[in-house]
Amino acid sequence: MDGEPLKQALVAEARRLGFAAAGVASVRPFGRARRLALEAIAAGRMDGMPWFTPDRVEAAADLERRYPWARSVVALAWPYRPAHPPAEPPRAGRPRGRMSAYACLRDRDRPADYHHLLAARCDALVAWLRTRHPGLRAKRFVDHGWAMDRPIAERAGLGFAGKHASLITREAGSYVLLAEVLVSAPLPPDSPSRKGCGTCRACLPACPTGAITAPGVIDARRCISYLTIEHRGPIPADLRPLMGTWVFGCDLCQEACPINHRLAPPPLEPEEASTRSGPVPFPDLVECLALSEESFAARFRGTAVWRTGRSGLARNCAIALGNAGDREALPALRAALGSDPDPVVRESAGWAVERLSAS
Ligand code: B12
Ligand code: SF4
Ligand code: SF4
Repeated sequence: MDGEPLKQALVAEARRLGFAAAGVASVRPFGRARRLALEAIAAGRMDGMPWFTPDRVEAAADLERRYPWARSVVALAWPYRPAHPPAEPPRAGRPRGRMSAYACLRDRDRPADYHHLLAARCDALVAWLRTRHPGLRAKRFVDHGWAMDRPIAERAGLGFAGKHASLITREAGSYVLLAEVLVSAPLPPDSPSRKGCGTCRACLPACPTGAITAPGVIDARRCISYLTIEHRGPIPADLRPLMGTWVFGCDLCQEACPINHRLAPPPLEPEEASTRSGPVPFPDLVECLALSEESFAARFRGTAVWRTGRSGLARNCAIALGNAGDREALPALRAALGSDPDPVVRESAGWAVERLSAS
């Protein structure tokens, strides 16, 4: 099998494996995305992510040069379940925070890190392809690989980039994670989507920190996702009150998007508050603030939240408790202020105590 029939069968197999969408792009250089990413670095918008270097951008933008055997790139989008907030705040119980929906991804009812989940599904797809195309060479990229996930997905027709910069698919809105597989087989490329946001601008004012500085342009330094996941050390004081109760990532620009609204939000009430079986969309902040290294590892190893480390999560929970405005959290915050082993957590707890005491 070759050409269009092989591609159609490949897309069907990708869907059978659980991907929401799949498409094929050429491997020629990504000139515009390269320019935009280099501009973002030069303007300081990527400061705080030392791994996001111009060399990395140059390499990611030119797959053809790095992999001369590659003829096509298969772009893949994995759907995840959105977790919209309730219309009414929960009536009882300790203050709840927010973890972004992608971090709460589960696989066969167990918490999963999307990197592992997508890598396994990409490998399964390559194994399937090799049965049709013996001798096929392949290389997969899942987020941390040096590839430009969104621009590749756009070129392969999986969807379009919204004004919040995330790729929006027809199948699952922007609630998708992206991966790709370079292959030595020349597959017929898809056409980029001709859709766009039109006159909508709903996501821009929905960003509480003003991180969407222009349509499609994110100042990572102000993005709650960066602040809660990537940023090390104390969070800048002027941004803390704007972070609400997010403790890992942020979904506000996606929640504001009308294209995502048709993805039925589950109610909060049945959602678990405790993180004892992994990340949950609305975690108990007091519980997460007080986790030991051991309990943090038991709950979050093998999930996206592992990246913050125990002290990163505790820092975020202290700030979220300061913003939640529930003085019942004062004893837990005072305990962290007095005895947390990390000075950044102690300082953040002190900030929260002051904020709650003044309220
Ligand atoms: C660095 C990074 C971040 C940084 C910086 C984000 C950013 N917007 O650049 C931080 C930590 C803030 C971040 C946050 C998030 N991220 Co992130 N991140 C990345 C990473 C590793 C690189 C992105 C990158 O190269 N940025 C540089 C910019 C310049 O390029 P770009 O965003 O890829 O491409 C678009 C821009 O160039 C945009 N653009 C830029 N300027 C302009 C100007 C105009 C006029 C226009 C129209 C467009 C435009 O158009 C491009 C095409 O979409 C990718 C994985 C990867 N290897 O690609 C994941 C990735 C982009 N992140 C992802 C996710 C899920 C998120 C979060 C939703 C997580 C969360 N819930 O907290 C947030 C969303 C924040 C947002 N609104 O973008 C997914 C996105 C999936 C999707 N549907 O698009 C990716 C692809 C990871 C994955 N493999 O699935 N992320
Ligand atoms: S993820 Fe949150 S902070 Fe970042 S751009 Fe979107 S709304 Fe703003
Ligand atoms: S909210 Fe509106 S402007 Fe923003 S990404 Fe969605 S459709 Fe585009």
